[in-house]
Amino acid sequence: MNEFIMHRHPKNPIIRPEDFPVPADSVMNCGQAMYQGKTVLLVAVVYRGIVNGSKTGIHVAMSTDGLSFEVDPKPLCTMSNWCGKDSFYDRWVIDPRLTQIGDEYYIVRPGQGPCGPCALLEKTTDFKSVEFIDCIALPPNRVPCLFPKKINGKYVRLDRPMFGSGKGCGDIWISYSPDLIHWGEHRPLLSPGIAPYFDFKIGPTVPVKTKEGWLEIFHGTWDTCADVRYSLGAMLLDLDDPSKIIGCTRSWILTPQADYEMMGHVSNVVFACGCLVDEEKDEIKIYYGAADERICLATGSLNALIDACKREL
Ligand code: BMA
Repeated sequence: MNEFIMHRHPKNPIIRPEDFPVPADSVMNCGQAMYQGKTVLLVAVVYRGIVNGSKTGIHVAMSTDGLSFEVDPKPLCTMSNWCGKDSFYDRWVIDPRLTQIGDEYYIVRPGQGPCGPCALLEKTTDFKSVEFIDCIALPPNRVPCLFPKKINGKYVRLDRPMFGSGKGCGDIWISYSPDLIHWGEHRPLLSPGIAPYFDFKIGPTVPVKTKEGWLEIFHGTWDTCADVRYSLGAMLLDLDDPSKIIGCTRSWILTPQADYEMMGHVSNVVFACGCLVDEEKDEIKIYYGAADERICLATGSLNALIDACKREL
């Protein structure tokens, strides 16, 4: 197995369907943050059967050591009737992007419907209940990711509006807002095709601030004749003007190579919704979904990753 920058934790997978407190077929992807000194993951799960009227839900998993997680059996986010159309646009509760802004934690997740996903914004302060705020992107849009602070007086996000299903149609865009609800000044930021591993579509995760710039882990897909592989790459954005890319890895930093990534509900997938960094410890942690079936952890040197971004632009 080639591990250049990110290293798989020996205890992987750290959350499996059989560890879940409710019957689960797949433990998919997760949002991540620190809360009261603990690591908190928002874990999307495909239930075995229907639980609380829903096929999927997002559960809170907390840990003091970042490895052993206690999962709340009650979901934090479930299918909602936010548009008054019997959950017409909230059929598949997955892929939460979690951003701490001040003392509040914002969740953006896809509201899956027949024309693709819209984006639902929710907020929590205690990880026990959520407040629905609004739908902040029309379908089809794959999960806007909020920056953790305003930049030049505006909220900023990255997202992937999808205009078709053709090769190379999935760009990452940047946009701005005065209030997290109304978004504009949309600009394309990064397009697929930067490397073979990212040739079909790419998608954002929640950016994190470092001294050198905003670190943005992204996923990219490679369309082979056998399947579609999901890998992770990284880019660095200018701190004052995040529409400027100042570094980007041309190759993957994590690609499906371990058995638990190559075999599962959807094989050959590593998929992230965010990452955690500790600049003092020179550490980056990515809690990622492996084969759409379990949660794993990869760690690495933050400085090495930043250097790789700068070297390869
Ligand atoms: C994407 C999302 C993710 C999933 C990935 C691989 O489109 O639906 O939830 O992990 O596909 O199946």
